[in-house]
Amino acid sequence: MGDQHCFAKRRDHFLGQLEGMAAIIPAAPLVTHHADCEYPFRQNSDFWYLTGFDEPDAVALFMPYRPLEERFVLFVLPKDSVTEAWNGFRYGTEGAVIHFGADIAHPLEELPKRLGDYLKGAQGIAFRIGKHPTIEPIVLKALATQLDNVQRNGSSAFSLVAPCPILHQLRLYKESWELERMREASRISAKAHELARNVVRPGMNERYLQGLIEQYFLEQGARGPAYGSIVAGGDNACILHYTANNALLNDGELLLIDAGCCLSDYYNGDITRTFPINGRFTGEQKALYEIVLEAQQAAVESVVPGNNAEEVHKIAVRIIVEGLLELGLLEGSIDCLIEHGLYRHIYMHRTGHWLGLDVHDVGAYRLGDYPVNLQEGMVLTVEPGIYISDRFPVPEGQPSIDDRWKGIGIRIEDDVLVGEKYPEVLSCDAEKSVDAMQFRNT
Ligand SMILES: [Mn+2]
Repeated sequence: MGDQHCFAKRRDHFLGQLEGMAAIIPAAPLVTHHADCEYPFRQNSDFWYLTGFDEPDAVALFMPYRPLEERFVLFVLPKDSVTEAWNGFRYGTEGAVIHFGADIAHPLEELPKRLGDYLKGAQGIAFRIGKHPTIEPIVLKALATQLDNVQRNGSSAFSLVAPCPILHQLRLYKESWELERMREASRISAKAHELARNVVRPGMNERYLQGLIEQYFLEQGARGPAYGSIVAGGDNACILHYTANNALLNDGELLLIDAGCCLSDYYNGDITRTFPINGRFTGEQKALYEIVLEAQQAAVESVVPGNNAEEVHKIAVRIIVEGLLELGLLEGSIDCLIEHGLYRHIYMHRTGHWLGLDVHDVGAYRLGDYPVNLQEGMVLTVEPGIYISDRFPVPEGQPSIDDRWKGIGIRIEDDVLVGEKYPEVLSCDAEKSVDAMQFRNT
């Protein structure tokens, strides 16, 4: 886990790029689940990235124009023994300074009163509009007051900009200690997939396997699942974000599991595997599985410096379209099918996304007209799939699909680090060969 030194280094990088602007980065609030119960707390990843502070309702100020010992200020919930007895420990203002390296810390309730003073001398304000409904009015009021007084004071922050281009560019490149954490998240997630495949039997409920996987995450010290685990038998696998997970698993069908853990410091795994519930592929299942596997392996191999995520996607699409053509599920010339997207009733999503503190991590995929080049230290998922159901209409001119193919949903997803020369598959502990998918340990 990164220590305070790691977070301090990040703050230095961030402060160095603010060019005289103040940055205001709020923590996440608690979110009501129902009545007076809240969802488990999940810190805002930008706030976490810069502070490592895991409490709700805090605000971090970054002020490169202030003296060296006043550049990182935290507003936090104050210590309060009664509230802490109900809801748990708080570090308070002193703890924020001692344990989290804040130069100065104040109770959050003082933010409206103090923000104006802190912003004096800032050339602009970096704050993300539209995401922090309780903090936003405080920021706008402080900025408005500065603008009202600029005539007499002679200076004000004039611009209000989003901090994302700076912060998310930093987050896109993973440091070596972060990569260790991501390997750990992938390792635990991969092991959970192996466990599920080894116990699955016809007649089990999807929920049983969800429980098994998430129990393993918790046993390994993770916070739990990084996102709603998808445990989808048969046709449920064709629902891309299926999370009901409450159907019986049928003999002769496939099971698709898309699940990954979230570690204590918010690094995530995101892995998908698909295998036969009874341990034997049917001919149709095997034919489609082999296409997805070939597409996935070729796409993984293309995750190298200088390539880009759009090319990775194109490689997967071409192999899938080629395979579907051979099976008669598509008709026409491969280039025409790809150009007009005539395969999208069968493969309707992109081949991957950045992975980091957020499962769908931040960072641009395009800058202006150009796709972002892959570089060492970036991590992305590679997850092509084939989904055959009646949900998407068959495009005009394409063959209608025979019933024997229907209800087959297959996705294979790995977490891949762009290495110096070669891709490193962080989730390689989860098997994916045809043989392994048909093998049971128990
Ligand atoms: Mn994914």
